[in-house]
Amino acid sequence: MPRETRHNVHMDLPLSTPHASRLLWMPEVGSTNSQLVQYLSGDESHAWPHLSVIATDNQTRGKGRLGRDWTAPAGASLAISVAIRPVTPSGRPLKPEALGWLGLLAGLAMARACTAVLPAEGSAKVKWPNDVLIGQRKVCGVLSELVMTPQGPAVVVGAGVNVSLAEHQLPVPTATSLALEGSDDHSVDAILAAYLVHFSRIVGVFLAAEGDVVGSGLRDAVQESCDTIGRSVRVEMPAGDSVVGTAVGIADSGAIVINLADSAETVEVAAGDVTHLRVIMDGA
Ligand code: BT5
Repeated sequence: MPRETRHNVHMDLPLSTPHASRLLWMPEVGSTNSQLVQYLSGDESHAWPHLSVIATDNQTRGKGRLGRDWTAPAGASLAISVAIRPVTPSGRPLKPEALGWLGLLAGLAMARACTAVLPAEGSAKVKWPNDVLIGQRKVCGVLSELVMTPQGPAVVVGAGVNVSLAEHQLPVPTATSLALEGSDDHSVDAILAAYLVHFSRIVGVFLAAEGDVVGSGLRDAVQESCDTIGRSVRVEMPAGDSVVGTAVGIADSGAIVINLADSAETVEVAAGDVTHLRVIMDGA
């Protein structure tokens, strides 16, 4: 059984604890997402309310999208999963098509949390659909999973952030960490708290607006923080085909809008249909 004592939670994570309805810190876990999915779908689901959180700095079998792995050395990164029970403040369920936004909103929250600990000239940006970048390197990946619970559908929103990895610890050359980007605050509690503050506030706006990302201004906020917009991109699909063009915006549905390179046509591509979105750098 994981340790979860009041003492443990309050002594170790005093900044984060007030921003979760329940916070379970696990010294080690395979996947925080899988663990929270298991709890939410089980008999004790009611004990994991909206904004319950599982976090660790030692995730041993982290999941990426499409069966890919998320890897990080113990003690140098943070894996966070947040339970979202998608109902409006008046208790009405959100329309299912709005739920796809939660990953982008988590990216926005993490981009803000990371930017706050970077030197003044540094900033973290969202890469559509599920990464947070500093420069062109990935500091965080987001994975959302829908789970059926006895109380209705819920979404587990997972985020992995590279906190204090040194260059030789990076799992892939395209990765970076907050420490490598000059952050002087490597406190897991401070970063977790900053993320939870931003994410809970953003999700609160989203649910109060009944998922209306346009009226609430959330779509604009994501677009402003989105490094992908304005870039030349190649969007790779599961069947092996790809679309090349310029990313010009994010549609109401959360799809990316691409002006095709070889015609005047515009297409919208949904996150679920994308294997990779690669930025085509100038001259590449
Ligand atoms: C993601 O997938 O980026 C989603 C990662 C989500 C991780 C969180 S941690 C908490 C929660 N619990 C979980 O089990 N998962 C979530 P994707 O877009 O498929 O990217 C995966 C790719 O990113 C890999 O194939 C590597 O190329 C790269 N990668 C793996 N580990 C990385 C790291 N630590 N930093 C940067 N890039 C990484």
